[in-house]
Amino acid sequence: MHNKDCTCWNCPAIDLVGKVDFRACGQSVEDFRKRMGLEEDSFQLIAECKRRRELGLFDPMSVTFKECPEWEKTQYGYLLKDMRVMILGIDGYLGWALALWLGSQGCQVSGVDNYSRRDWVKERGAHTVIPISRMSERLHTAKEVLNIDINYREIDILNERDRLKEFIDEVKPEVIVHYGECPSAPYSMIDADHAIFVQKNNVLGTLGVLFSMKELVPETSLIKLGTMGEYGTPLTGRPLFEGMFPADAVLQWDNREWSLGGELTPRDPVSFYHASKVQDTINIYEACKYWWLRSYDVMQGVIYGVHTEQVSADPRLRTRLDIDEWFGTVINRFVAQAIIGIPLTLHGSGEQIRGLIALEDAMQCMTRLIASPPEPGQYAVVNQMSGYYSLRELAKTVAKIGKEEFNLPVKIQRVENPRVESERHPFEPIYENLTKKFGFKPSVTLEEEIYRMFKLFIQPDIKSRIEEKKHHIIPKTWWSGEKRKVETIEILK
Ligand code: USQ
Repeated sequence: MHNKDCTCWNCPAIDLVGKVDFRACGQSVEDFRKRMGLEEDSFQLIAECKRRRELGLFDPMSVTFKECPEWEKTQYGYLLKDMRVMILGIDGYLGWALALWLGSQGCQVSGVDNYSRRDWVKERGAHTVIPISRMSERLHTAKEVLNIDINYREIDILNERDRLKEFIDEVKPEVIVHYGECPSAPYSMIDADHAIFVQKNNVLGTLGVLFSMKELVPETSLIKLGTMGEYGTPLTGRPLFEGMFPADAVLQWDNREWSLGGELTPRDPVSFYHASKVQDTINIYEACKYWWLRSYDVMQGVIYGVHTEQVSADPRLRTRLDIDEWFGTVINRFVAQAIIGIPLTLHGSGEQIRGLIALEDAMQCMTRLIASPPEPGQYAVVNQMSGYYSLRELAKTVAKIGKEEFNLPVKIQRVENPRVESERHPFEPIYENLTKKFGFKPSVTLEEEIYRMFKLFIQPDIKSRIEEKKHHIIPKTWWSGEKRKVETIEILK
C-alpha cells in the first residue's frame, strides 16, 4: 500500500494544537529538524483527531494510516472512511466522472458547479456529442443506479464566494478537488473578451478558493488541476520535471554553480488558458508557503475517452464529450472525425508530441492522490499522464482501429496550424511520482480506449449528433486573431 506509512501528520482529520512556528513550502518536520539541528524530541507537535476526540492530545506522527481504524484498505491504498470530498466543477467532463467514481469508493461526495461549461459550449453553437442529463436527473440516477448520494449546490466559484464559503463550512470537506475552471486553449484565444474572461475566471476563482480554505478548512488537501501545457516544449530538450527541479539539478553560469533543487521549473505556456494555469501554480505555491495549506498540483496530459465503470452503467450517467474546435481534445476529435468521414486534422507537421491519459486512468490517479494527502505546507506536483505520442502516431492509431475494426475509410490530413506552437521538438516528460510514490498502474491502453470510443460514437444517435455539429470541427480560431477556416495542406498517404 503506497500510503500505509503516512501518519496523522498527513491526515486531514488532524487538528494541530499548540504553536507550530515554521513556515516553509514543501518541507517536512524531519527536514526542518535536521536543518535546524534540533534533537528528536526538542520540537514537539501536538495534535488532536477531529474524528477520534477520545484520543486526546498526541504526537501526530505516532499513528500510521495502517494503524488507524479510520483509514481502510482499498485497491487504491488506505482511504479515509466516508471521506468528505468536495468537487468544484462537478458537472464537467472530469468532475462528473470523478463524483461517481469516488461515490462508488465509499466517499461522501459533495460538489458545486454553475453550468458554465454547458454555457460556453452553447455559446459557440456546439454541443456535447454524448447527451448528458440535467443535474437533477444525474443526481437522481446516481442514487437509483449506484446508490450514491451527492450533496450538490449550484454556485459560481468566482462571483459567489460567500455561498461557496457557506457550503465549505457546512460540509467541512477533507479534500477539495478543483476542476472548476475553463479548460480550453482555443476558447481563450478567440478575442480579448474571451482571454480576459478565462484568466479572470480561472485565476481569481482559484485565489478565492485558497482564501476560503485558509479561513475554514486549512487542513484539507487541495487537489488542483493544472496542465502539462504549463511547461511548453522547451527546444533545449530539458526534461519536464514534476513542477520542481530535483535535488541534484544545478545552474552553471559564469564559472559559478548553484543548486536548483526544489525550485519551480520554468513555465512556457502555449495559450492564454495555459497561462492562467501557470498563475494558479504560483498562487497555490504561495498559499502553501504563507498559510500552510497543502496541495497537489496535477499537471495533466491531454485526456481522452468515455469510459469508467460508473458513467457506463446507465445512459443517464454518461459524462459529456466535446469534439468541436474549442472544447474537443485531440483524440476525442479524431475519433469523431473518423466516424463521419472527415480526414483527421493534424495541425501543421503533426509531429508535436503530447502526454496523454485515458479518463479512467485519470480517475485512478486522482483517487490515489486523495488517499495520500500532502503534509501541512506541502506543495507538490505530479505529471499525470500514462504515455506520450506524436499527433501523427495518434492519428494513425485512430485510423487503424477505424479501418480494421469498424471498416471505416479513415483518411488523415495535414491542415494549417492555427496555433503558435513548436511543431518539431524534443520531449522528455518525467512522470514517476504517480507510479512510484502513489502506486498508479495504467489500466487501459490507448488502443482499448479508442476502440471503446468508436463503439459508442458509431451508435446512430451519437453519430447524428456529431454530424449535426460537423461545421464546428475544422478550426477557425487562430492564435494570430485571424478568423478563417484552416486550409488542408495535404492528405497523407
Ligand atoms: N491538435 C491537432 N488537431 C486537432 C486538435 C488538436 O493537431 O484537431 C493538436 C494541437 O495543435 C496541439 C495538440 O493537438 O498540438 C493538443 O491539442 P488539444 O486541443 O487536444 O489539447 P490542448 O489545447 O493542449 O488542451 C487540452 C485540454 C486542456 C489541458 C491540455 C493538457 O483542453 O484543458 O490542459 O489538453 S496539455 O495539452 O498537456 O497541456
